Amino acid sequence: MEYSNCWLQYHSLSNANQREIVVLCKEKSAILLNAVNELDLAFHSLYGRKITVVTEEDRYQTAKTGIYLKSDSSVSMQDNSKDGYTITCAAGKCTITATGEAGLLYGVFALLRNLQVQKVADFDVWSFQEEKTPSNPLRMLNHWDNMDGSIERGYSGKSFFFGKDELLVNERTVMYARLVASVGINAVVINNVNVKGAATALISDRYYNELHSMAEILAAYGVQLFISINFAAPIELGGLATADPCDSSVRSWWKKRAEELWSKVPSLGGFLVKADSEGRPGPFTYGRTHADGANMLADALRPFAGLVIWRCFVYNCQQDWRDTKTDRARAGYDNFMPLDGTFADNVILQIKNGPMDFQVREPIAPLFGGLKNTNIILEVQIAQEYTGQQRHVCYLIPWFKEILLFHTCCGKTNDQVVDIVSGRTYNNHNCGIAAVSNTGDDFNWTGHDLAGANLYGYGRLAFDTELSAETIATEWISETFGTKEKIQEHVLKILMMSWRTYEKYTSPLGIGWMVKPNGHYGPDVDGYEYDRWGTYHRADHKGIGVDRTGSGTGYYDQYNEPLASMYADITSCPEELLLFFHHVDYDYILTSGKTVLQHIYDTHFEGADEAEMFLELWQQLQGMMEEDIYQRTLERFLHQKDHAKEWRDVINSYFYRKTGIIDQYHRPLY
Ligand code: GCW
Repeated sequence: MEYSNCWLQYHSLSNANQREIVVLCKEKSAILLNAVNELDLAFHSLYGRKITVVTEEDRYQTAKTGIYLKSDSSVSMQDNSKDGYTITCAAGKCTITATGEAGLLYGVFALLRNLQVQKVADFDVWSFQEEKTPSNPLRMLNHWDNMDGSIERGYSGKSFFFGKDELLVNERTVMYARLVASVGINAVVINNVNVKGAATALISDRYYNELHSMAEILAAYGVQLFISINFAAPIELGGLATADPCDSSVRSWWKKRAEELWSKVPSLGGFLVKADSEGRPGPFTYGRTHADGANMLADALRPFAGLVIWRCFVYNCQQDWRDTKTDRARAGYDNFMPLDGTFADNVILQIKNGPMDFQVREPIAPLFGGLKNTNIILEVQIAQEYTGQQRHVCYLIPWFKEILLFHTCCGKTNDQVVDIVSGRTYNNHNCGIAAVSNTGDDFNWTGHDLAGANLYGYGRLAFDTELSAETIATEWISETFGTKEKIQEHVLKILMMSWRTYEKYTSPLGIGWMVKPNGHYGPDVDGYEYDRWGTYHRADHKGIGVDRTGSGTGYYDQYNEPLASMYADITSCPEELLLFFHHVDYDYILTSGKTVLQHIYDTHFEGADEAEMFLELWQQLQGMMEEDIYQRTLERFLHQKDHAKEWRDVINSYFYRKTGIIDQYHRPLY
């Protein structure tokens, strides 16, 4: 086998009871067949039990043990209900009810998850009840996979979707579909948002057959396929002279293209678009707005209920570092806020969680709570581009929880980010969450075995935003490693600390960006300081931080009150974001009583010590799990320990040299 089953291991729970389990399933659709297959596989591994599939109720009623997959279209729930389910188990009989087939599949995965998390030894005497409706309509993964097999910001090997400009459709596609469906993901974009070369032709007859096969495998697990498109495709693919969204030949080119595409791949979900960003083409070239661009595509896709997901990651990447008024953080809001209310109903704006770019900590993008008449989807990143690239452990779900629970103060009762993206605030349904994926063709899918918790956790959180980061981690550990207590305890501790630990030895007080340019791995305090990317810390011998208040870039004012005032006032600005909003002297005193500089020293020493502790906690698990998983992960922890020290020393020495101020505890600075 060339790939791991990740959390679908189904470690044995007992094999005391060998009685067959009768599964009643009246229909034979692709999704239900997969649901039944999963039960078969799981019960065999978990309990050594066989299932028998029947279609008549009698046979089920007379059986001692059984599972009934019951479609019930009469159950009326809210919008996301077709994916919801109820489970009722007692005395060996278990009914999973759902209005839609995907709901039944999710119910099956939920049943299997709960058996493992609760360590149920005898299914026949287990009582259980659960009812769930997914929190978000769209629960999406964005893969940045290129057709040559490379992955932009990929840290787990090569693409398993593409190689040599062809699609790869094979067993691994099925395993992928099982993994993502098991955590509730219902939409995936398989190709990079930077669409170039062969990827531009993904929407042409060259790829219809493969796309169709891919889409069908995914659809059989309730997952819809989406494609990233090149805004300049009418020129590059169609041979037109322009890609102007208001030009009639361009409009009809897209319409024809969509007609053909959907006739070949009817289950397609729609397009994801990165336009006018980091060198990609877009409507600005023609003096048009992003609404002109998105709505033009929306018209073409409407007959097929296709969605246009349009990214708000639009900023000037040719900035002069001497210019202290232009602020990249402002760009998303400045570009898109004036267009609120002008987008078609099948357009969704996709907004990164922060105004910059997936740093270890950033404020929440002010478009959340700003836009009031536009469908939006939250974009997070589990690839760990800026959070250790799956060589450092960094469990991101605690961070995503903070993002979701942020109050935008948009003037509605339900004003948290989670309310907005789930559709509660403005009563809409084209919304949800997307994550930039962290997978590749490594055996373990995610490079670092513990990074599997981010893939798992993202899906679980998108499906059920009420879950805590700790509950999710606990589930993942049980399903991945089995139920040994010491593994549970140590891995949970590592995961739950890891994001803050990473923050401690990398980026102090929300400043971000002190990474090596291009690769974004490892410390380089001035790496981006005198560059064109708009990412500065403005440190000199006296102080550090970006003034984004009224005396600076004015970014703070994009927030609703009282948030704007809170950020602008240095005494009320949350300290973890102090340097994002304010330029302060190094001797500025924090609430802890420490100076900013001493805080930088202390957190960097602490963080590196914690990384060392992770290694020790891991080493105590040797012999308790498969040796190759242990060893693979051990190597990563050894590297993390050393690399955290590198971060600590480069950053501390930088500030020591700038200021000449020694560490209060006389630890080594260089
Ligand atoms: O952070 C940047 C990444 C780019 C990426 C871009 C984006 C896909 O460094 O690699 O391009 O974000 O989100 O579009």
